[in-house]
Amino acid sequence: MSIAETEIKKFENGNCAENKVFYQAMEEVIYSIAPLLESDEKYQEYAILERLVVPDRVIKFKVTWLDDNNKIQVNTGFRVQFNNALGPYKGGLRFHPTVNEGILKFLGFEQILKNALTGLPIGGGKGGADFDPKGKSDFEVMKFCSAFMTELHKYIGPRIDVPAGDIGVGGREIGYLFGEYKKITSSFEGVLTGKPFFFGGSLMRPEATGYGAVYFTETMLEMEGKETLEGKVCTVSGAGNVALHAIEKLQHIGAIPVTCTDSKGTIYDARGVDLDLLKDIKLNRRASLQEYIEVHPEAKYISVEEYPEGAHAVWDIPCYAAFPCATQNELTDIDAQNLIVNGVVSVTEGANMPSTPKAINDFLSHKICFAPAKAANAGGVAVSEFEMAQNASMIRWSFEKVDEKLKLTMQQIAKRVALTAKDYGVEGNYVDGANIASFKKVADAMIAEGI
Ligand code: NDP
Ligand code: 2IT
Repeated sequence: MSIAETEIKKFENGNCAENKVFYQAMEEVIYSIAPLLESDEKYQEYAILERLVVPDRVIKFKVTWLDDNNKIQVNTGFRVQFNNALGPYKGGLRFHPTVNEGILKFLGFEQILKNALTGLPIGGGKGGADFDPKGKSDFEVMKFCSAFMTELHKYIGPRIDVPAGDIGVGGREIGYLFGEYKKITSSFEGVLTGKPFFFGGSLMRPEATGYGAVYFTETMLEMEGKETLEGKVCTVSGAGNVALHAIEKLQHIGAIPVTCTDSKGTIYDARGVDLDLLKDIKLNRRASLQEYIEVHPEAKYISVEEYPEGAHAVWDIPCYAAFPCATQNELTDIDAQNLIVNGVVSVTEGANMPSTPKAINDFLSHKICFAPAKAANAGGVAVSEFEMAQNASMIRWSFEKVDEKLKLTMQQIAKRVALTAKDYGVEGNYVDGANIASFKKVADAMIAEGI
């Protein structure tokens, strides 16, 4: 049995249905870091893996709130404080009906390693609730956020744990959460990031993840001797924070993003996506993508039901570069084959773990430039840390300064990941490079801090 298989076997007892995505994330990391474990016994001697895959604590709480009909609603809230070897727990909150402990453990585990790659002093955590903001009024969202914070505030603080946004949590939700925290504690402090600008948010935080993913891709393509994105057709999935800003940056640099998706369907606009319209539909009106074709009847709307099981319309459209920016496991091996047959050159994960393990293997074995999530989407959390720095010093940075620092951070991550892959004999494999570089950083800190 290989060292990776031996390690994976140790954790098989916890591999239940709820933990499926957590095990998927963990297994990928263990396979990647096997050469490191083989080359240096200290990681096993200090039981780093056994310690790293168990969160420091999982906080689970009831959230009771009144809807607009004065009916009592009950949801479950969580905060997974995973690892603070490198800094305060840091990571987003997800509000989505599918949220459970297993999903948050997968996201929290990825977050530890992603945050380590940024080179900034932040540990890893994740939280959220099985609350569905869709179809709720502003007041209902506000009441839910207040009730959620009534419990969460006991466990967070600017030097303890600093939540931010994720799926279903944007500036509106962070604003309500911050307001409630302030009311309870009387303290105006940087306890959440992704705040609206006029009360402590950083310029560029909304754009950071999407822009960062494009900056990462530009550096990767250059390092791998490929053509730039200028003038190239790109496909993007999602129509939320990450996708919209990936599309925006692609347009800035002269690429042609032609798609976006939501949970119901795909828009394919061969002339390039109309971003103003998209923002109006998704950010201002929180409506369905189907409305896009009312304004642009020449574009195509493909509903999810129209597509065969296990495949997705968005990945069947020929492109130079693909950007999955919606959710986990949204790009399957069937999708990977479609992309490869259509000549894709690079795939960049804007979402967390959007590609299935089989899809990743296909990309790597066909020498597609593949940018894994924990490296490629780290721009969001990096600018969150910049927000923490600005809050702590009571100083605001300009848009240009944040953008420059973000670009530099993404370039440094890409170079470090590529170099690590080369050092460990897997040149061009950014998955292994990212996992080894980040694991080593966290593990070395854990060893230096004692048990
Ligand atoms: P948003 O809530 O802003 O947008 C999510 C988008 O993905 C929506 O278009 C949504 O469609 C779609 N989506 C969500 N769940 C599903 C699903 N089960 N099937 C199909 N489509 C789905 O979230 P973000 O843009 O912030 O996050 C997107 C991804 O990026 C997530 O994986 C997140 O973890 C990751 N990420 C986010 C960061 C951030 O800074 N926000 C940072 C790093 C990673 P619909 O509107 O129909 O639900
Ligand atoms: O997955 C992620 O990196 C995020 N949702 C952002 C986390 C953060 O703290 O900004």
